[in-house]
Amino acid sequence: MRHVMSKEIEVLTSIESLGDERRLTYYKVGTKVLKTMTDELVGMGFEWFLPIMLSRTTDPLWPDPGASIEKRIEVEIYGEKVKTMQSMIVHKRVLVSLGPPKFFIISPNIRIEKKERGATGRHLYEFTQLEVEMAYAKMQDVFRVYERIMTEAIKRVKADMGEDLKKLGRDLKGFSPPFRVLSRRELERKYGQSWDTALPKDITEPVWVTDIPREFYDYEDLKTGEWRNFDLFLPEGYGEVISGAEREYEYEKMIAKIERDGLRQDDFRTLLEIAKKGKLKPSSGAGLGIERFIAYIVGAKHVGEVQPFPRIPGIVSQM
Ligand code: ASN
Repeated sequence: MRHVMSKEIEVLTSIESLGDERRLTYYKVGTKVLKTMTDELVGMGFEWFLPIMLSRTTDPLWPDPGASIEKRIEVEIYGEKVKTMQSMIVHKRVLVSLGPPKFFIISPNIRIEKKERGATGRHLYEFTQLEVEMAYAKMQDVFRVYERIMTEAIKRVKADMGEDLKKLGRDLKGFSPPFRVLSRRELERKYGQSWDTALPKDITEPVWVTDIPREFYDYEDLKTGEWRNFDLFLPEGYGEVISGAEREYEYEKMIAKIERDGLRQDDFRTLLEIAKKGKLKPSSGAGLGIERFIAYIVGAKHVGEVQPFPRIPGIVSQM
């Protein structure tokens, strides 16, 4: 994926281009991908929840080395302030503790990325995650779930949509899991601080990267300083497509991390109350950026091409 010119973005966001031949094929591939992944998850015994979009609590997205949020949306309803979802992580933790032991959610996120990110080809200010959470699971259990649904989706597209791929000129390679696991520390030694942009240009198969310092809800081993979390990176420059982790579940530890991050305990009241009662279960989970995964499969230049109404940072079109 390369830098996208502003002229190209202008064309992409015009209403007429919504029905371009290529885009029509992208939507068909997207349908196949969603059907395959959801079928697989239901087949593995996951329950399927629909998302919520407004809440007093959401993902702080802080501190996160990859975040570049210019604005957080807060609105008032019934005299109360609520935020739009930046991810359903807080809700997933509560749901997996008090509800079913494994589930998934197709969950829209609003993240008002800085304008400059419009040209990366990888960022959107509205996108959708395929969120998974599993009680008492480890990181490796989550790896296996996503490896399976992604590999199967690509297999189905290749098997059933060969003509469409040919029309797109897309030579799509099948995945062969398990994917390699690398640690962020070794990548920093090899590529320096911008390992996350160097790595995706240097790989031909997806790679899991572990141990990335970020939000309080990801599990951190305070003795070794290791974070039991991960991202999945796609080849051909497409980059990060999944973020996830084993989770923190101990009240005192979460309080200390929330303080350390300069966040407000009150924003996570329910989560903390459940943890205080000892009812927050250890779990692992992740979220896959659906538009990014589809963009990779079809070989789109900008991830917004797979959306009929592209949400490109800096561009507010009428629709
Ligand atoms: N979905 C991610 C997770 O489950 C969180 C995020 O989107 N920031 O860990």
